[in-house]
Amino acid sequence: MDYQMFCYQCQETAGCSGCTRAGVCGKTADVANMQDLLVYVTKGLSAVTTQLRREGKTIEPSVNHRVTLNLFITITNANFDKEMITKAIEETLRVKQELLKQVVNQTRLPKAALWEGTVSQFEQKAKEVGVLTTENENIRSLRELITYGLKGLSAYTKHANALLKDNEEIDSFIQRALASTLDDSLSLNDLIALTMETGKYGVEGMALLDQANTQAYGNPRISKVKLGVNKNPGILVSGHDLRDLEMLLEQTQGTGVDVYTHSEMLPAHYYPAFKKYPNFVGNYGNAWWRQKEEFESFGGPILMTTNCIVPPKDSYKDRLYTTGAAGYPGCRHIAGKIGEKKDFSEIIAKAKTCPPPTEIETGEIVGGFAHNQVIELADKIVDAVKEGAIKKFVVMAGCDGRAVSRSYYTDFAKALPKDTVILTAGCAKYRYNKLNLGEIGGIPRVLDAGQCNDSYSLAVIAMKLKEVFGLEDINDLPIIYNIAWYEQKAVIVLLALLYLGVKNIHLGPTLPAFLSPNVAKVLVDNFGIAGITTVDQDIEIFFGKSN
Ligand code: SF4
Ligand code: SF3
Repeated sequence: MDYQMFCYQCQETAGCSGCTRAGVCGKTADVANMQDLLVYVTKGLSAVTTQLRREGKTIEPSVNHRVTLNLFITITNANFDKEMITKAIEETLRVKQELLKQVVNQTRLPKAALWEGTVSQFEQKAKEVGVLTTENENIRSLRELITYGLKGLSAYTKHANALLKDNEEIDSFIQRALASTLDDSLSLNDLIALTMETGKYGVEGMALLDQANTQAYGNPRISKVKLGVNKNPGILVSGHDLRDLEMLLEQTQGTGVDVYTHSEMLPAHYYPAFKKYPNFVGNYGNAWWRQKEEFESFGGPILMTTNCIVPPKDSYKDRLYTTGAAGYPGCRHIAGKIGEKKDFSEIIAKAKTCPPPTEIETGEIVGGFAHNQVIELADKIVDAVKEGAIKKFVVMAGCDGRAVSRSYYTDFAKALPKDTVILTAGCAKYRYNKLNLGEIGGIPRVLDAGQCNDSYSLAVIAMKLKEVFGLEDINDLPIIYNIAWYEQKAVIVLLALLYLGVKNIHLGPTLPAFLSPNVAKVLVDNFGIAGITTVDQDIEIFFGKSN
């Protein structure tokens, strides 16, 4: 087959098998290939740093940050800008060349570590280093499963780094694991073990980010978030980076410009530190994939701090700004390294020339059920479980997406028995967080812990409940897992849950295309991973016929 590109890293990959001409996400073949080359040179750099660590050398945090930024750039819907990606490749090769000079024993280094290319060679090289260069489909499947998990982990690590939290152990693991995906001597079992180890570091990465967020902004509290709009012009902030939001809130004080969250930025409203800003109005819109309509009606500038960007319509392209790992050709990118203050004055000036947002809904939603808040409510929750008022918790965390089949999650939430409580995190929540599913003894039936990385909170809550109920095994809790995935952050969340010993996770709306039949079988046999069927059938699978 004549491939122009090959990418199967997300749930919406063409035909559930692979995007080969252009991405369903809007990524063009040349951008997809250039991302493959960025991954390749990042793996090469990682092989060099891993060897240097073996030789007892220390790696600078700036090199660790280069690795995590590069992987973040290649996450679905983060960066469509070929020029930015090309520059990242050049910079990575430059850093690698310098480090390579320090390596004493170069015999263990793979080809990727030794490749020295110039920009004029990038296009050709990019076509030679993609996913399909690994011929054995099971090895390829595990290499990609690990790489995608590392992309998610890198995103979370980068957010922690932005709050000046670094963890050399996590960074050295990311680089060792990346280098291992180039190592042809590793067996399937070695790669399965590395997959589990990736999950272990997934837990640590999410814990690091949780610590960074809560130390900087306080523990999330139960909060009501306004869905309507005010009369001032506004800026809409999307993506996951709380430090960017903080800088924007500081710079908009006294300007007459309001700030609204969109999609994964909604949970910012739950943090005490952001409540002090009078112009931090509320949340506008839904999950990422509805942005074409919502960015149009918002009317003011939009700042994308990370994924998910949908290729913008011309009607609002001049109002779309990116920062950090995010990028889109033709949209202004606000630069700023870790620890630097970014200058958002251009976006604020733009907002002043725009009309106030058009209201698309009214009312409010409730969230803020991260681990600290839920553990404060533990007595109430445990009593409700003991009295039988709450029969089961249903973890429905993860990502949303545009696939029509995702209406399943709304219907599933509606069909759940009334004595169940949904635990959620990530943009998957938009499928059911406005349904008014009611409360059980004052406990809302949808408990939103926050962003996708706050799935960590759900794991902490599960472990706390295990302790309170005196159980041996996390799987003895009355918790079922029906998780939705789309991009690679959900992959690290899944691997983290598997590492914690959670079994029988249902994953949908489709299983990842990058799981070969044999690798999928390993996950099914060892962890009871399953897909989804119909709402009725799944309700029966989870709750039995009587419901
Ligand atoms: Fe296709 Fe998803 Fe890759 Fe985009 S990220 S090219 S939609 S598999
Ligand atoms: Fe959503 Fe992109 Fe994954 Fe952080 S914003 S969960 S899809």
